[in-house]
Amino acid sequence: MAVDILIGLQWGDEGKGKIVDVLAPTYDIVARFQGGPNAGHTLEFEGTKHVLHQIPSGIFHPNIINIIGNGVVLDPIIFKAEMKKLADRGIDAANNLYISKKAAIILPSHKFIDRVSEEALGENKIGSTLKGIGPTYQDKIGRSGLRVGDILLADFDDRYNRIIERHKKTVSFYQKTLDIEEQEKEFFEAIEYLKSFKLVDSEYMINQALANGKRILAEGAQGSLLDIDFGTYPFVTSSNTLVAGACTGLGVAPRHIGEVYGIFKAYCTRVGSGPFPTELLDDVGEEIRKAGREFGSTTGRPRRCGWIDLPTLKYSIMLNGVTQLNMMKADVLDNFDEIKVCTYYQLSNGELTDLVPHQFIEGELTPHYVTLPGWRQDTSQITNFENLPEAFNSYIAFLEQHLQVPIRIVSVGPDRVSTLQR
Ligand code: 2SA
Ligand code: MG
Repeated sequence: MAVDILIGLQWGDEGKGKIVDVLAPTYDIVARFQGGPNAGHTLEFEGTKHVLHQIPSGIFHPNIINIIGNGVVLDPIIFKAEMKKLADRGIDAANNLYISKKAAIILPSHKFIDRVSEEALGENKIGSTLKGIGPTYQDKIGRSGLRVGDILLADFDDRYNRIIERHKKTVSFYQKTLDIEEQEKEFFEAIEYLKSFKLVDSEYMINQALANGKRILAEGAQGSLLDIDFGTYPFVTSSNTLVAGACTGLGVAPRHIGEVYGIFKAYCTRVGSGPFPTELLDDVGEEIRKAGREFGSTTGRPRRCGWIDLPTLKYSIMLNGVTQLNMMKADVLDNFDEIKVCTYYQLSNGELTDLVPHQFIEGELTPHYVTLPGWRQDTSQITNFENLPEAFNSYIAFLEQHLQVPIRIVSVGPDRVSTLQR
């Protein structure tokens, strides 16, 4: 048996949550392997919208085991609030949820540092979600963080205090005083709450499940272009969002990887700062934002919108070894007369390239577009590929020809039911 992995191929918000939810019934286990509460995975079914931040998107299926893997950074306060929200909707998530003892813990001070370091960057800020992601991963890599299993140790408070002493110094570097008293109380309550969960060495759990023929789906967060190594650095998140992150973030050997689902939107969005070659700063961009309801599901920030960008998509497909593509939010393009596809970048000397540069420098390249006819038809009620408008099918064929990977799922609406499969 293999671990299948679902990855966002753009800058996040491709609709991963929805596809995990659709695919979940064919899996025994759904596991998150990186990121933390910066993620916002939206699922809609039976008329209700759910946004998950840290809990895997398999949680709505009572027979599925959900695992928060070692590669994740976990905020106990947000976790507790998320569990309560689910409970309010009648979902008892605790039974099917396992948390790795090796997952890193986000402390209130990490969130404080996230904020002051972003403030210090001013104009050059990353556009972080301010959930403490960067500082927590820094402490993890710096070998000085806390992990979920540590909360069971007798000297947890001492370990915590030692970190806080260090964080006070970090903050003083920014000429600020660490002010987290209120959150600390909440934090320790949430730590007590966390103790009641199944805290495990999830690498054993996952490998045993594999040996027993169980089907496992690894759920990526953010997107490939936000990867710490291959994304648009420094405007990236602090984890490996690629398939490789699932190996280290769950303890799965590369030879156990099976299907790789590459999720992308029929257009492109980005939230936060950083390069975005096909960004539309005009009415068309605004129209996409409106039609696609493109606002951050964690922070509510308006997302930047633009046309689909094939050079970066090909790059993500290459880095992830994508075996099948899923195109999301195609219905958002229903009302456009024409749809543009960036097939190459044009360099200042006129040359065309589909290679993604080490840095996108303003003015050094411009997107080269092919214009395709829009379908100008409401597709949101269509339930199979055969009934899609001709121009829609031509769009799919055009993308497949360039990307050389089959598009197996097309989504034409937020609900579970608006999902066409072939
Ligand atoms: P961070 O918070 O340190 O990881 O931010 C670093 C960059 O990564 C981007 N990032 C995201 N981009 C898209 N979606 C994300 N999740 C939320 C959502 C975001 C929201 O689902 O909408 O609500 O604003 C996500 N998380 C991190 C971030 O914008 C920075 O560019
Ligand atoms: Mg999202």
